[in-house]
Amino acid sequence: MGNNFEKNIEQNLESNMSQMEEKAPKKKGFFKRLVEGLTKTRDNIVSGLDSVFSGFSSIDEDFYEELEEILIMGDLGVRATEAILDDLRDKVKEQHIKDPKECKQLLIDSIKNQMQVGETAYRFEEEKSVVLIIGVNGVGKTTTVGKLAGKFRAEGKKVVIAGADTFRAAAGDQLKEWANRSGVDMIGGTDGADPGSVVYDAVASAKAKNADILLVDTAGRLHNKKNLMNELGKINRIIEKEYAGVYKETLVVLDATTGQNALAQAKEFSDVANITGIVLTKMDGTAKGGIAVAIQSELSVPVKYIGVGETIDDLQRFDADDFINALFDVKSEE
Ligand SMILES: Nc1nc2c(ncn2[C@@H]2O[C@H](COP(=O)(O)OP(=O)(O)O)[C@@H](O)[C@H]2O)c(=O)[nH]1
Ligand SMILES: [Mg+2]
Repeated sequence: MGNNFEKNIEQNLESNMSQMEEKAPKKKGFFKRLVEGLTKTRDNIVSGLDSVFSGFSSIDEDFYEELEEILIMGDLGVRATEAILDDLRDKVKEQHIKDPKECKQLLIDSIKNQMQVGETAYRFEEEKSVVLIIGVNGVGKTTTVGKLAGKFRAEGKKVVIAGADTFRAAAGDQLKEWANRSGVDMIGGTDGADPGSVVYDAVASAKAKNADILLVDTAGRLHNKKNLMNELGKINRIIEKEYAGVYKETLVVLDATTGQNALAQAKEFSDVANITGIVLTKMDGTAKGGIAVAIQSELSVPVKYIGVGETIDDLQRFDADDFINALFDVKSEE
């Protein structure tokens, strides 16, 4: 894990706060921002697909091979690509389709099928829960905690956030800013404190306040897998012991712009933690948005939220239909 861990570490340490402050208050709807954010991904995948759909006159092996290449180059991953194309072949056969152009909608439907999230995906939002936010440095954990706090607060939930990233100087200050912005209570955030004791205090506070959701921001700077496993194990044991019966959610935050590296990180984390969902950040302006499909397919863990910017309302539940519609520029009602 060493390399992946080190890679993002020094990224983005200073500029966070200033960038967040200067965003214009007037915002377009989320779907519009998603469509805009996915422009590069769309250019990367869809224009290639369109040229295959219109360039081929019959559906043959070459046609499927071209599609396969584009999907894999578009970061959808081998497994998802194969499943999508198998599904497409079945439909072409069943429906006796001869014209490649007719395959476009079938392909879109197949990709949507790959992405459906189970019904229990957001159960933690309704339960008394602890949400652990994990991931390597710089992927957007703290930002995601802040955005989620804002979202849940706006829904009238009582939220406490725990600053268990005590490793990095200023991590606590950054989280404090988010706590203030979203109007929620924060525990911890002192440099060098023991993350376990921060979680311990945060659980006590959440219980005392009868909080609905405790969001725990963690450090990404753990130099090896064993270290990480120990740290997360310790945090989990404290939660189990001190907060019996609470609903536990563990979200891995991944930076979509890192493409296949994000997938590798997700795999590493799934070895050390019981991951229940993925948050895919920086979907704005990446050509690698196809990674959302790959991650879900390879890990069988749903992408639950996506981030399309740096401000508090730039995070939403991942909606497979909206995502694929945005990707393929299918018009959506809004
Ligand atoms: N464009 C964009 N930037 C993001 C998004 N999420 C986080 N960031 C930025 O990524 C940088 C690192 O985020 P941070 O939350 O500090 O990452 P952490 O180290 O995992 O806690 C910051 O500059 C954030 O503003 C997103 O969805 N889109
Ligand atoms: Mg952080």
